[in-house]
Amino acid sequence: MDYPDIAARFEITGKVLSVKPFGNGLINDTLLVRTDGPDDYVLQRINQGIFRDVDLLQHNIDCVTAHLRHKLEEAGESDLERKVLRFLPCRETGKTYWTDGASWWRMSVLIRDAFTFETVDPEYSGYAGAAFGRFEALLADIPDTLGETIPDFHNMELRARQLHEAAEADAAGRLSNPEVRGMLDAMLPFEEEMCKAERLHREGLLPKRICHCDTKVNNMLFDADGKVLCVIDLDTVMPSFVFSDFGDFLRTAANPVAEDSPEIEKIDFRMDIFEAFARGYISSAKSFLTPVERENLPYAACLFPYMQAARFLADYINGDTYYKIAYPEHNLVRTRNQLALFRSAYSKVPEMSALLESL
Ligand code: GN1
Ligand code: MG
Repeated sequence: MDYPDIAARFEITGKVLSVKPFGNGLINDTLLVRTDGPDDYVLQRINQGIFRDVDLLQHNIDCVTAHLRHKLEEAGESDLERKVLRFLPCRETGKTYWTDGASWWRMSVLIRDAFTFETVDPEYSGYAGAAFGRFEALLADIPDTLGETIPDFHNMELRARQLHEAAEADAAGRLSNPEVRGMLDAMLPFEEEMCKAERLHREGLLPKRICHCDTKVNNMLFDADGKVLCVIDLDTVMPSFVFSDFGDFLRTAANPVAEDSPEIEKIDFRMDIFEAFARGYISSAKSFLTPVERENLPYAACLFPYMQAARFLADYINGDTYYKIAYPEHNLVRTRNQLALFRSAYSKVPEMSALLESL
């Protein structure tokens, strides 16, 4: 079946003119569908190996987009079509996905005159912080129950266990590389400390809230004036700790190079980005943040490069079964990069804490 036929399964308007690859996500396949009608669309093949329960996945997204739309309407905001994603129903089932049993597809309206960035300056980081804080604040009273689309997605205890299991199985024979062993040894001393969030949660000191859980810089749409229009890539919106959104944004934005750059000598966790993002985030999240959440934001800034290093390294050891790679050592290069970022962030925790206290 070709793309125009798949697109025709959904309630699109107009005739498909062209279909081209779009964006650079590591999980799903994303395509831009141009039409002769009023709208263009984003068509995605959902990676069902990772999102096992697509019905639950789209249920979450339907609830989240409906609630965001409702809250923004209530607040009297205009231009909602550019501020909330709209997924199209399938003509046959009315659900916001379609499957032929082999592949799972979904389609949303392309937001007009919107831009994504791979890097941001402090000014845009401030807007992003305010936007992600607001995203969490708006979803705080969502009436629906959202499921975990990937259970224990940001659970560091689980990610550490998966890394140990990968090393034990050594399925691709990659532990013969001394660098891989060296990375495992380098990570181990920090493991317990990085699992702090799960302990705080068990002790009843840290709540789960609805979070975005993939707050990479490029998951936010800006308008031509640099104002945030909306947050995209809603696959992982689920109950998590606020550390997820705070930490994952900084993981991508405070790194002076891309997460897969081999130029690790350039890596220095950017405090100007931290400060701007933290200011923005706290301005919109202060209504609900508890003291424990707030004082652990520097920990969150370390946790996410650490967790991502564990995930990239586990995938490398497993033989690259999860993330898309462009060359054989890609996951190893990514791990090097994230470990360097972790070390740099870790050395700046006192500075981050002092800064937060002054806000
Ligand atoms: C994946 O889908 P994408 O490329 O935005 C991953 C994130 C990682 C990120 C690393 C479902 O995000 O958790 O942080 O790659 N998403 C999933 O770049 O695993
Ligand atoms: Mg993405």
